[in-house]
Amino acid sequence: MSQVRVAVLTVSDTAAANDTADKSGPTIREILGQNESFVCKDHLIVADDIQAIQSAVNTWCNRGDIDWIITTGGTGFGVRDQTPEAISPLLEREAPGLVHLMLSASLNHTPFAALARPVAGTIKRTLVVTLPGSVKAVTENIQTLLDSGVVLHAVELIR
Ligand code: MTE
Ligand code: CU1
Repeated sequence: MSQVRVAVLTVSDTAAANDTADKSGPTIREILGQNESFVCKDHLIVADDIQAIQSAVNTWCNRGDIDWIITTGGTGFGVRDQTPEAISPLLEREAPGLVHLMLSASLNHTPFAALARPVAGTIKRTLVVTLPGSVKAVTENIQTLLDSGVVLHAVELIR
């Protein structure tokens, strides 16, 4: 299969005000950069703002050249955390199995994984997965998704 084309969306008020504060977006891109199955096509930072999140995701899905959107941040219980609320209404088909996979693997690392509220699914021909915001959490979750092979297979199915 040809490379999975990825777009990374960092969702954070802090990083939106100062892009050097974004450590998780670059971490995702670095991990994927070491894997020849993936190529990062685009990345963006937005504030914890539902419309800004939706607009970025819609742009990528409508463009048709992104297979996998990874968001990082805004999945917890903080008062400004609203990434799941932004993504959920956009999903055409939900993927609770991917959520289950990420949560069950994450719970082996920390019980605090129970405080993440990830969503996953497809919009048109794009898979969307929401990861937590910390470097530790994105590293662990990306590793789970890559090691399992589920993303490659999912993209094969939606292409
Ligand atoms: N998942 C993994 N694998 N490892 C982690 O360290 N941290 C948790 C959780 N998921 C964590 C994790 C914590 S402390 C929080 S608050 C939630 O993700 C939500 O994070 P977010 O608000 O930055 O999205
Ligand atoms: Cu936390």
